Amino acid sequence: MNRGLRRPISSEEIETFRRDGVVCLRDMFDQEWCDSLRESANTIPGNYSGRSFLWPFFEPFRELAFDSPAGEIAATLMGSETIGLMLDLCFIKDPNSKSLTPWHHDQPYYQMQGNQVCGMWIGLDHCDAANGAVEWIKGSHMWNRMFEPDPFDGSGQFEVVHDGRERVLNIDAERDKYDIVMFETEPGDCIVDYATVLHSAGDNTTDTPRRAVTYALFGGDARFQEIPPSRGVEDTRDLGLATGDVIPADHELAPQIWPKQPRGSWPEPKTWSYTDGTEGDFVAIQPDALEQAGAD
Ligand SMILES: O=C(O)CCC(=O)C(=O)O
Repeated sequence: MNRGLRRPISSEEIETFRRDGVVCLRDMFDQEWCDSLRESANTIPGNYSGRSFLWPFFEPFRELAFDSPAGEIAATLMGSETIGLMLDLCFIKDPNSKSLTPWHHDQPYYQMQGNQVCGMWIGLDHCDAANGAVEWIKGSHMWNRMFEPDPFDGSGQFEVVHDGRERVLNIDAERDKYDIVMFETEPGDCIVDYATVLHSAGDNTTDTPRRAVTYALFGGDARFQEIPPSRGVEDTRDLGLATGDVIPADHELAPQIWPKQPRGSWPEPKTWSYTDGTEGDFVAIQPDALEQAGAD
């Protein structure tokens, strides 16, 4: 497994990321990573959008978080000396499934704000339009707009639009107006986007699963931000912080991953309480779900 960068990140890639808000970096995680993550992903219970906060429970996800190039990639692109991990997720589009990802950006889901806040999407399977490759609107990180997310289960819209947010635009009705890019990817490629970049993805119409790991990552300028409840499992975790707080490097639930910490100081899983999403269809990774899956 490549623990460090397989290749340098070029100045063109950094420039693309900052200009477009999104960049696809080819071949950053080797086959050994992809094999081990795929194997682990297959054991994780939950629905398409409901597999999150995995690193405390699944060893390959823990290794990926603390001892892979992910942190250094984000640090290099965002120009931050440190990177913290708010959340990891595994998006699995089952074979021949209705698993459309509605247009959204991630910022409203994130318990952090700042300029150095990004997502990272790591592909574990070949991915193209047929199995739900993600589309991104270039430059949407510059719009200075915040959109209320719609439920991921395709059930329509949340009733409430919170202060400072608006309904997400009907992008598909006016696709010509936007600079939309889709990357066809191979296992080990990764796509990094600012948290305010709008993106969506189609169904998986193929006979094989489409698996991806995604991260919510933050740099040195990020601060904790309280977000409205019931938009996803991530906002049910009590991080014990108040809006505006610096997220400490040794936070047990949102730890620093770059610079890397010695293995012995990686945080141990901690007990926390879940609340069921009342509006969405999120299935949290819970102790009983883990037992059902035979994981420890
Ligand atoms: O992989 C997908 O289908 C969705 C990914 C996504 O929405 C994200 O990473 O924020």
